[in-house]
Amino acid sequence: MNAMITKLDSSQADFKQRLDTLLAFEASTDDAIENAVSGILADVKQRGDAAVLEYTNRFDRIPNGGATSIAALEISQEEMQAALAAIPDAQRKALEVAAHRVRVFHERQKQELNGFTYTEPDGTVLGQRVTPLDRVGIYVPGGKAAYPSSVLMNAIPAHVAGVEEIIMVVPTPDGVKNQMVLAAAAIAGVTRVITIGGAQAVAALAHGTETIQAVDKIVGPGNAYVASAKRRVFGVVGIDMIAGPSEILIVADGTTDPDWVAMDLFSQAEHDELAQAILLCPDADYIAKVEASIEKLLPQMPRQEVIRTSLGDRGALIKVRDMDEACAIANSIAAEHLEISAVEPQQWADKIRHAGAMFLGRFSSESLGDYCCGPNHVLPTSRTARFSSPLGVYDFQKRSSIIYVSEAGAQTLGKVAAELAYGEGLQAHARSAELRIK
Ligand code: HSO
Ligand code: ZN
Repeated sequence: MNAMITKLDSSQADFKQRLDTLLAFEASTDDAIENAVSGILADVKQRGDAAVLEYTNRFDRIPNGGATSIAALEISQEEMQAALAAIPDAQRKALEVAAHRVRVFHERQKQELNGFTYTEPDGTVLGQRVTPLDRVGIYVPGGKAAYPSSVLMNAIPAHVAGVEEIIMVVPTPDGVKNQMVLAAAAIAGVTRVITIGGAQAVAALAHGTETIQAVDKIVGPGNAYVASAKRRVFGVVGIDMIAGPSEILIVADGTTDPDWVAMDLFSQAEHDELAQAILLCPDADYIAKVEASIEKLLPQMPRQEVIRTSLGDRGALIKVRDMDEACAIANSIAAEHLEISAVEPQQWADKIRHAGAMFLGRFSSESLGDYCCGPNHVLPTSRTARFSSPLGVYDFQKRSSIIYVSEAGAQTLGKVAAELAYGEGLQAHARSAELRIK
């Protein structure tokens, strides 16, 4: 266990190269997976329910000889409500508090996303209208990472956006249903839950079958098969993103209890052997303390094997020159989650441009954000925070432009348009504009 986590110093000559190596992550494109997925997509597109049923019975080992219809794999609203009533009181209350807070945050987001119009002096009106998508699919993994919190994070923004139909798919390996996932679906206002998964579920959502109507967009994380299927159906439907392993980057000024920082690193490392947990700090003595905390606390963790592999393969404790340099490096990493564990976090936060979510001050642990602060926990990973945003209400809406040209407006705009149209050699465009000029 000793010295298992990489230690770097930004003053080393090869620091940049070593950091790049550490950050490099490319989702593997395995030919066997790609071939299997393309076959499943084509089959479901052609044979619909029958194909979905066959793959589900086979891959998820549905007991008692398998299901005989998709209807048998659907969870009724009554069953969802029963799951909500059956889970322990404390669990139900925690889900409800989390759902409420996530809703409040996303309702605020919606208010800021309303359309606009403006009127010009000649009476021409221009504007933008925002409309929710009609129907979306939410993929919820059913294997080692079946997270009720992710049901809330995916479904609530869709609901707040005004999406009328939210179809959730979740595989149930060996026919085992996760009651907390079903309870979360009930709280989040999911319309239909169908216990199917993998590429066959993505295909059903994208192309539609006899019993499952095609959706307009598919969101939610999944394994390599699901990721490949989502990539392939993109264009037929929208997708949110292809999420990589979870990441946490902590910028610490050395004033937070090192046990807290060590546990925060563990909190993302425990998700996955490929997860990435990195500390940036200007104080070498403090880094040594965090390392000691890691060694002290790790043996107590039930998921210590996953954490050890993640920290050993992809983790790092990095000594930096000062907090300014820490912020510059944080921007180049563009982490999914950035904790600024410092006495005066705001001054450093002001320097951050690239991060999926920022957690400011030592009381803002990432785990709080994963569950119940309110902002979404579906965030850009693998440095994509340089160009993309947390999952939000805007992912479930689209915009249409509105154009009303007044008679007076047609006189002036007609001349401009005709001039440009002739320049492009498009006569009909030009004439169409000129016909409206008196
Ligand atoms: N940290 C994960 C979300 C999650 N954590 C769900 C716990 N449950 C996203 O990177
Ligand atoms: Zn997490």
